[in-house]
Amino acid sequence: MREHVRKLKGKLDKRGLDAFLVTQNIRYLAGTTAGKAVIIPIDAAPVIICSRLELEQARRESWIRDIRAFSSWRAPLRRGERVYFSRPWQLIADCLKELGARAVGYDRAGRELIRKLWGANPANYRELPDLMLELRMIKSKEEVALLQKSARIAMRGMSCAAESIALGRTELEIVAEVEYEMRKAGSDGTPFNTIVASGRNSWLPHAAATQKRLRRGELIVVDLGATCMGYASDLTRTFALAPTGRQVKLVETVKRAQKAALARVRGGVGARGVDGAAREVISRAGYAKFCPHGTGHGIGLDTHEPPSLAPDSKDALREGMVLTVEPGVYVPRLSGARWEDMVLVTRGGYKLLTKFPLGVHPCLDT
Ligand SMILES: [Mn+2]
Repeated sequence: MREHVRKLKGKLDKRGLDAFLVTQNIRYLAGTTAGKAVIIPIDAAPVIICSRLELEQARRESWIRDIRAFSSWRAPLRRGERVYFSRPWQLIADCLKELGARAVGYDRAGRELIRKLWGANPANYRELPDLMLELRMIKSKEEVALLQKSARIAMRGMSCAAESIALGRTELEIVAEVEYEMRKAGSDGTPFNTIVASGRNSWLPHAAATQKRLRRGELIVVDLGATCMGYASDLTRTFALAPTGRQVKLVETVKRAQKAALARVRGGVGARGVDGAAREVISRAGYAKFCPHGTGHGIGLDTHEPPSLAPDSKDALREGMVLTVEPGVYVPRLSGARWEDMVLVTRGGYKLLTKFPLGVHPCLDT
């Protein structure tokens, strides 16, 4: 996290900013989920602004030592508690004033907050959300390790799904088994609602699991993830119960599309081309119009981060990015199918962070 602050300071310098106010990327910079804001001055130590109730947690979790808590009412304080009886915006304004900040960037803030800050500390305030996203695209070693750990938990979740899928069970039962397994394996959250989408639900790329029972002749899309210190994983497999030949072909197509996309992945290539490679395989199989989403996305503290692997993407892949590669095809009345893995982009190619065996693939016949 110190490293992240150092990188941010480099960006501030280039843009002529003397401080950056963060409300959306606190965990990334400060290493804590406590805190309402973090102020990163270019030539002084960073400051965490938090409510009194988060003070102890921020002290315990963050490497940042200057932590200023606010309380909107006067309350008796414990020994050593550094609490300001003021509103959060007032505390932020005071801090910026103390720093003499004249050019302040921020990742996100309402107009109202900026108006108040300007009133207390007239400065040039600039909204720069992309600045943080650019930093976050390239993962540090520490982040890659957490993403790998998160990916391993997701693999355990997928093994659990493979064992749990059976005729007559409901989608939600499978979700429950999978999430229980991942929590026991150390997942500290669910980055998105686990998808178990069978039969007609599989045509919906973002289906919500229901009490529908699994039946013969259905494909089942399982899309799951864990989090590790906030770092998300994202893994999808398509299972089948006594599938038809056309359904098997559908799964084979998305697998081939993923392989084609992966073959293009390495530092320096355009993200659009990676998407194009998958799309071409899908088109040749006759499914071009059943392919409504991009082929993948960056992943980190958020499940969906830049870069985007899609036809309209202007991003270039760079060494140190972590991506999902997940072509999907959704054919009404036949089935949906998606195959997703996570990779770390390297100079010459990629390293797979998820490996899920596929004894069970493509058809988990029972
Ligand atoms: Mn995904």
